[in-house]
Amino acid sequence: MNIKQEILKAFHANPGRFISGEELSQTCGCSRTAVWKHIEELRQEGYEVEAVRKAGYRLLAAPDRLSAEAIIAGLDTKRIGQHVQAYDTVVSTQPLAHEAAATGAPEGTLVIAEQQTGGKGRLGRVWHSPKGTGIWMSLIVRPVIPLPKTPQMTLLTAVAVAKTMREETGVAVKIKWPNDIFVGDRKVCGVLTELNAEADRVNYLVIGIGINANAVAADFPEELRAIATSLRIESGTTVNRVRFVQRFCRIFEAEYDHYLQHGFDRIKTEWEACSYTIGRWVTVKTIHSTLEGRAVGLDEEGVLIVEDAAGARHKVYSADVNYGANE
Ligand code: BT5
Repeated sequence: MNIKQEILKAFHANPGRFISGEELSQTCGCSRTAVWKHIEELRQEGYEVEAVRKAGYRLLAAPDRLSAEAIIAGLDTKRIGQHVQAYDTVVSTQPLAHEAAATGAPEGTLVIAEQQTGGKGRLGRVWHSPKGTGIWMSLIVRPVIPLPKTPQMTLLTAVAVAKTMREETGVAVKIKWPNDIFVGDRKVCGVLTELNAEADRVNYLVIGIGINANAVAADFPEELRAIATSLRIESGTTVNRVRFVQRFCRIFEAEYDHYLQHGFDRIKTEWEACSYTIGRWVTVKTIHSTLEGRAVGLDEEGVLIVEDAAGARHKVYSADVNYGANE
């Protein structure tokens, strides 16, 4: 951890309280002059720090920026989010995360950006990622699980995002199979899971998460206005993006640790409890065929079960699900 991170961590542990220069210099293992110099740097980055003679320093406000320092300072996880690569503008966080993972980045590394100029959806689709309003991040994980179970990680991620949204904003979100988070009938988040594996072994997953946090309607291009929404539009208040990411890391880690130890059962229950999909009449298009029926649940592996009009049950692994009027 660098000195700026140490200072921010100390501020975070002492909300509203003055910390003396002496105390900070001891915590950070540097001189008081070095503390002062780093506080000046934090000010230039937009932190409001009050300095009072004899009392010390106190943090008044932090900038609305997803910096590595800010995220790590308030994080109480063991590994998720403990390494952060933060950027201003990137094409997409996904290839950067792949590169980091391939060169040994530890599990839990987060690649995050204020803006993506070529944000990726699934199947070559585009993810609109304007500057400063969203949370565009890719998380590297290295689960020791068999290859066929990797889609469960998408469901786990959706559960963790949905929980974070509910706790942080109170908005009633639903999960649309397999990778969307919805409010009402509009998309507030998409998840893109990419895999690097050998025949029988997962090397790593890069889980891309795009969250419309503080966008207003005008931030969406015309073609998205009727189908997209943001947490701010839905809750009427601005999301503290740094705190949101920290909470997400904590919730994801708890779900992930439980999953690795005890399996998929809990995720299945939580996913079904906030599903947009279960109970709806759906049309499922795969490369080979089209199937109509009612989504009735997940099986114990996380595969979607659809029951057709004749009562036959079908397993849906990976496909686009459209929601019919026949409900
Ligand atoms: C997804 O794809 O929903 C996955 C999105 C993943 C984005 C994250 S951001 C961080 C990381 N880096 C990346 O480059 N990507 C990941 P899909 O299910 O294919 O949905 C794409 C469709 O959602 C588009 O065709 C649009 O219709 C719609 N869409 C695009 N941008 C949107 C937005 N900001 N909000 C809501 N809907 C959007």
